[in-house]
Amino acid sequence: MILLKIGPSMDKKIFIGVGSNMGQSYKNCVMAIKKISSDRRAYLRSISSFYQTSPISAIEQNDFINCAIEIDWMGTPQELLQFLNEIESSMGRVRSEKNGPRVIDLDILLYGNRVINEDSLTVPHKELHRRRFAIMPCLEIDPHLTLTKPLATFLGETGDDQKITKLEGIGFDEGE
Ligand code: PH2
Ligand code: MG
Ligand code: MG
Repeated sequence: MILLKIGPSMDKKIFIGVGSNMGQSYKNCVMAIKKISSDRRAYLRSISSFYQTSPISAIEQNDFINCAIEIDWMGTPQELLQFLNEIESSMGRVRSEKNGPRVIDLDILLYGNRVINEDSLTVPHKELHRRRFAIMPCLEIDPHLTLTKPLATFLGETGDDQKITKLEGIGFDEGE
């Protein structure tokens, strides 16, 4: 039997932020994206460039590799959250201090135009409008993304001096 991955009940335009700053950060991001796309509930629509970004944190730590992906998801937002948490755990993520270094971080940034306010899940992501390392890769995939106003307008309002470098010549396909 052929399992179709695209169907009318699939939720669309879901943006996930991918980040790592421990171990081989770039490879960790690629591995996480492969794990996401190999699940039959997920359909990988798009992957942004990879960016090297300085950490936004009070804790001193290495630069991050960040990117964003757009997927469709056959399931509920809570099931997606659980799936992403499982991937994080399978890759050795241990939760210690807030905003501390991490092997892999998979955050639901946007879930179509759904607004979710639950203890375990807030969508759009609480920090999205404040984090250029998350906004920039999302805009690369879809320049028209909008929260209360176009996502692009938040770029100039974060008030930080975060260094973000788009990594030319490295991306998902080079991770084979
Ligand atoms: N994630 C954080 C906190 N700070 N800084 C960068 N550059 N990239 C991240 O992914 C990141 C961060 C919490 O999840
Ligand atoms: Mg995060
Ligand atoms: Mg997270």
